Amino acid sequence: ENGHHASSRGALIVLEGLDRSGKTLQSSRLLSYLEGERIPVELWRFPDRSTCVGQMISSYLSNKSELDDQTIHLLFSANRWEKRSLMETKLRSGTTLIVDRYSYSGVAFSSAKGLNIEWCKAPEMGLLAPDLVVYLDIPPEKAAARGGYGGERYEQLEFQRKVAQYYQILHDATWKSVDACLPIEDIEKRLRELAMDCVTTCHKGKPLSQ
Ligand code: T5A
Ligand code: NA
Repeated sequence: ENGHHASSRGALIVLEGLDRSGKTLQSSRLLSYLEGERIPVELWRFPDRSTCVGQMISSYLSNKSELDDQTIHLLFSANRWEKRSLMETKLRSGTTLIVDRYSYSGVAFSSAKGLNIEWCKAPEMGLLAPDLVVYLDIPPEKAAARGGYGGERYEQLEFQRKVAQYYQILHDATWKSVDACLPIEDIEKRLRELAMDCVTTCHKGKPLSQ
């Protein structure tokens, strides 16, 4: 008995954090766990590089094209908007979504470049609100030391320090911070607990909000 019934909705679970904080590793482990619990679940990520907009973003991130800061900000947002209706359909039909980065990344990274934070938030209004945001908390220096750093546009220590400051501004009561420097299995265990609580609450009828 996992508490799931046909009328219940899925949970929108978002993982956030600096580059190399472990979001992708933990989201795929959480996916396997929830699948094992026979909870209908999918793993999504933003940017979703599979769409036309996503390909423009990917080209920008890999330094193959140049865009001004406002333009790339709006493309990141459009990349979420183009998935919004499918996201709502999935959630309402009972599928839980684990989402690797969401609006908080959009606002934190663009604000760190110097764009006005309220301007950055505006195009995110009306997207679905997460039921749970897990922030994988890592000092920028430790993230940089994990290796594989330096390939993409934003993977620079000074810039990641600024992003971390903006994440702190965005941090609210709905966030759960997890120490991203703990052993992988400890983080995984904490995520399982947080996700199961959230899934249960949503199954019980917590309304979906914007
Ligand atoms: N962006 C994104 C915006 O500017 N605006 C937006 O709106 C959005 C959505 C691409 C970039 O776009 C920006 C943010 C990004 O700069 P991305 O494709 O998600 O975003 O790329 P990254 O998040 O940078 O992906 P990374 O792969 O760098 O980071 P992850 O997913 O956080 O880290 P992960 O899981 O790959 O792990 C990194 C390494 O650490 C090890 C792993 O094995 C791996 O080697 N590791 C650990 N080591 C020790 N202890 C642990 N607990 C560990 N956990 C993982
Ligand atoms: Na990632």
